[in-house]
This record gives sequence, C-alpha cells and structure tokens, in this order.
Amino acid sequence: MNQHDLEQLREKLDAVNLQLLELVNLRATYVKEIGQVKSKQGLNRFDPVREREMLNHLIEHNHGPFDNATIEHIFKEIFKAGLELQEDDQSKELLVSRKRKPENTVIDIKGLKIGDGNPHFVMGPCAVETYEQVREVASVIKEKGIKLFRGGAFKPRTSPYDFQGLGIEGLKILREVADEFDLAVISEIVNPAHIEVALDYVDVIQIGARNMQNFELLKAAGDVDKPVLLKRGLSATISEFINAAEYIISRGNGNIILCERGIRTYETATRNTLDISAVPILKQETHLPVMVDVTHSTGRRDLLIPTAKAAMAIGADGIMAEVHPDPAIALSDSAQQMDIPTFETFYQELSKFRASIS
Ligand SMILES: [Mn+2]
Repeated sequence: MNQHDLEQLREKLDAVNLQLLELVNLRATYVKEIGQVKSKQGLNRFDPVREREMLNHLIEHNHGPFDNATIEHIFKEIFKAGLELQEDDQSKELLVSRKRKPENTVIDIKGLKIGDGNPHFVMGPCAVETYEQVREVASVIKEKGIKLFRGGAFKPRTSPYDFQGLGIEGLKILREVADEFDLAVISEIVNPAHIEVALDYVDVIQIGARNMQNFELLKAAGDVDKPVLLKRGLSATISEFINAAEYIISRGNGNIILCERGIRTYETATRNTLDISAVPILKQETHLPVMVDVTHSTGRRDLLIPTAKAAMAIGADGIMAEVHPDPAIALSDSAQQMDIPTFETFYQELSKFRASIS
C-alpha cells in the first residue's frame, strides 16, 4: 500500500465518521420526539424491554467484524446518551430551576425581602421552653434590628426520650412574643395535619432536615400560601434537595428558602460537615434564596463566626443560628447555642464583616 492509498482510505473513514455523526444526531431527534409523546401519555421514558428488543435486532443483523458484545456495548452507550438528553430536558423543566425562571425569587416576610442580595439573620432558641426564655431572646433580637425569629415547638429528636417540644402551645408562645416585638416567626412543622393550624402562628413554615423527603409534608406545605424554609437532609445530595423543593413549588407555593445545614460525612470534628459550595451551586441551579444554618452544620460555638463569614462571602441570603439565655440548661442543642453575650459579639463581628464586603 502506498501513501496515496492510505490517504484515500483516510478520506473514506472521514466520510463515514460524518455519516455516523449525522445518523447519531438523527437518532437523537427521534428519541426526543418519542420522549415528548411518552411524557404526554404519562409513560416512563426508560423502557428496558424496548431496549433489549433493539439490541437483539442489532445482533441479528450483525455480520462483523465487531462481535456481538462489542456491538451491544457501543449501542448501549448511544442509547444512554439519548436517555440523558431527555433527562436534561426534564431538569430544564423543573419549576425551581433557573433555566425555567432566570430572575431571583425574592420573598417578602413582613416587609423583609429575602433574596434581595443582602444577607439576613434568623436567630432564636433551638426550642421553645418557656414564655420567659423566648421573650428574653426575642428582646435581644429586636434590639439588634433582626426581624426573623426562630424557635422550635415540634422537635424531631434522634432519641424518642429526648425533649419533643411544647407543640401547639409552643407556637402560641412564639406568636405572642413575636407580636409584642413585631418579629416574624419561623418554626418547624413535622406533621402534614399541623400545617393548617400553624398558619395562625407562624410567618414561615420550616421543614427540617429529617423531613426533607417527607413528601406528604412537602405537598401539604406546597398547598398553602405561606413561605417555607426547607432544610437540606442529613444525607441528601443537592439534586435530592432541589427535587424536595420541587415538591413544594409543584403544588403552587413558590416562596421557598433553601437552607444548607451540613451533611453527614466521615468527619467527626464537627457535628456535620458544612457543604459551603452547596450555596453557589443552589443559587446557580435554582432561583430560590439560600441560607446557611451555622449552628447545626458545625455543632460548635467556636465555629459560628468563621462559618457565618464564609456563608456571607459566598453569597448566602441569610444566616441561621441559635441563641439561648442559658445554653447550659437548654433542653436541646446545649453545646452549640450561643448565650446572649456571645450572640452580641457574633452579631457585632458579622455586621462589621457584612459592611466590609458590601
Ligand atoms: Mn437546634
């Protein structure tokens, strides 16, 4: 074979490559059309029986030189790419997706605009214990000009023998104190049946980490006209987190605040590992405001200031932390709640930091 023959063969190969390219893309357009028909009929996009039929059909007509296993492998990749193409389309369609709505969602909570580009604070005790305890924290929060007041009335705890919260009674205390100081109440609801009752007492419904995939609760929160703060699950991927938010918005309630609160990893130096990069990812992927809970992600009082600074620097729309008049006797999270002097320092440091980066 001389140089001329080789060049001719290469030209033929280039031509076949282009033919294959055209055919692969032609196949993709048919796959997309089939996907559209299927989604109209409510059918599953992946059909393993059909895929097996296609592979068998190919093998029947295979005359080599490739063996059947190689043909199966090559076509399996082509099928997979087609399926991924459909999945891309699906995520484009998510209501929480920025592809669907490019502009930021800004949520108005008693005049405070969450998602307006400024970091806001959500402060308050881990759990509502007594009227006096709640009132004491609320008065300090108010003094600082903070509007968002958190407190747990329903406490989903790891152990059934730990303090479970005061329930509806706790919500009543929160409302009474919040009205006195003109604050907005954020409190966790754990039972879909309590959503309606909670509307009278809370300004923001919190869905906690342990309930991030409680789909009936997500749907119930999606059915009402009240902002929802959704925390990331302990072991939830970002995609699972986004899909949990989609459950809420798909029912009509688009006022959702996402909250990164640390994920479970092998690290034991902190209670959870704060996944700080989740903040910009969530802000790129969705149009929703994103907050960071520094108390539960670290479980350490000495890390609250540095992690809150990191959250602000990376673009979080809010910082959540817990404050208790006497953390040593707190009925929950006593190791990481701030006492009032510590909170004063925390707030001062972060206000300075906020001014320095804005
Ligand atoms: Mn707590």
